[in-house]
Amino acid sequence: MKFKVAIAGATGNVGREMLDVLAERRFPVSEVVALASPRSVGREVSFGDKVLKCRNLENYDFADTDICLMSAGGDVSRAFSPKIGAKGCVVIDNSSAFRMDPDVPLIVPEVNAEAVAGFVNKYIVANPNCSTAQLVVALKPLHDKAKILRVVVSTYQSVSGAGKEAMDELFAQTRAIYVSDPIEAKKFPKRIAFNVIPQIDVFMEDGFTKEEWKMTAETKKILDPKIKLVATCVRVPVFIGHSESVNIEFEHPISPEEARDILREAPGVLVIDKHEPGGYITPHEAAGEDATYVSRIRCDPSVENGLALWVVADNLRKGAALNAVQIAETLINRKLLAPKMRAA
Ligand code: 11C
Repeated sequence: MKFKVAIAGATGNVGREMLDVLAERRFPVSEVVALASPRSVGREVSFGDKVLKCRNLENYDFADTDICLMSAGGDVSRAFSPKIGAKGCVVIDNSSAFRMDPDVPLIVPEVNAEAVAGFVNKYIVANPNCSTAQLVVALKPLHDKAKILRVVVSTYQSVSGAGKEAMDELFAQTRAIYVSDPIEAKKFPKRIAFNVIPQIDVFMEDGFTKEEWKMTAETKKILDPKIKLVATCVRVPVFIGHSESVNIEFEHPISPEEARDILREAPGVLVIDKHEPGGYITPHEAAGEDATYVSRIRCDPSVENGLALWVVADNLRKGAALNAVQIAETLINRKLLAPKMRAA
């Protein structure tokens, strides 16, 4: 069985990563179509050893396409995803547009694969925010063992989460500092080079940022609505890879040794945890990798049953493109999706 797959937003950071992940994992494609906004029509993107020319998302007919991996932002998704779904093409949407829609499953396959069946409501499946995806992969096996009551998480998020222009801004500012040029900040509210910024996305009325709210709301939807979670999301001058300092309070006792053993067996997780200099993961090492890495597993003595962890993943892969492709694979493996056009 082979599927016709469209990538909407193919020229963006995540769109290009989606094409790479599809090729690397040998996803069963009959055809891959790169779609973009009218101004990017004709631009070339790579798919394995092939070069694809971008076509116009606005007038593409999805009638014979099986899967659309959508990474074109919330506004484009809101405008197009329901229409694409109505044509019987499953949209796996990387934006926040439909994540909280009760009729749209929000999926991290290692955590709640069974919920993907709900795609039939609208033919849309939502991919979570990158900082949530890696967090829930690490939390799920620990929740199953000792029941999580509360999580306190502080993030150290790379600039690639804010798009290609944000990566260019970090590069340009870093260069400008070395050659004493004036520093321009357009994409970020303050200088990002040699700095950290405690704001990701817009502020909400309660003083939290939207990114912080997403981590709470999405963790509840994916993992367990009873979990209390508070986040502080911070942008750091790293190109790829989000890191998270995570403190967890459990209902039942769990030791660091037990947690380490459970996480070693958990799908999608790699434990790197030697208590010696360098015996932990950094985003530099996680970039380009598929795993969610867990390091610095230790007791949090400030609560009765507490653990502290350090969680790192490639935000463009597990946080976006890889998770989207894994959702598509889950639909296929669970026999929820068949190709519209059968090979002759
Ligand atoms: C960032 N996490 O690092 C954001 C990017 O809701 O999908 C992803 C935003 C989202 O800026």
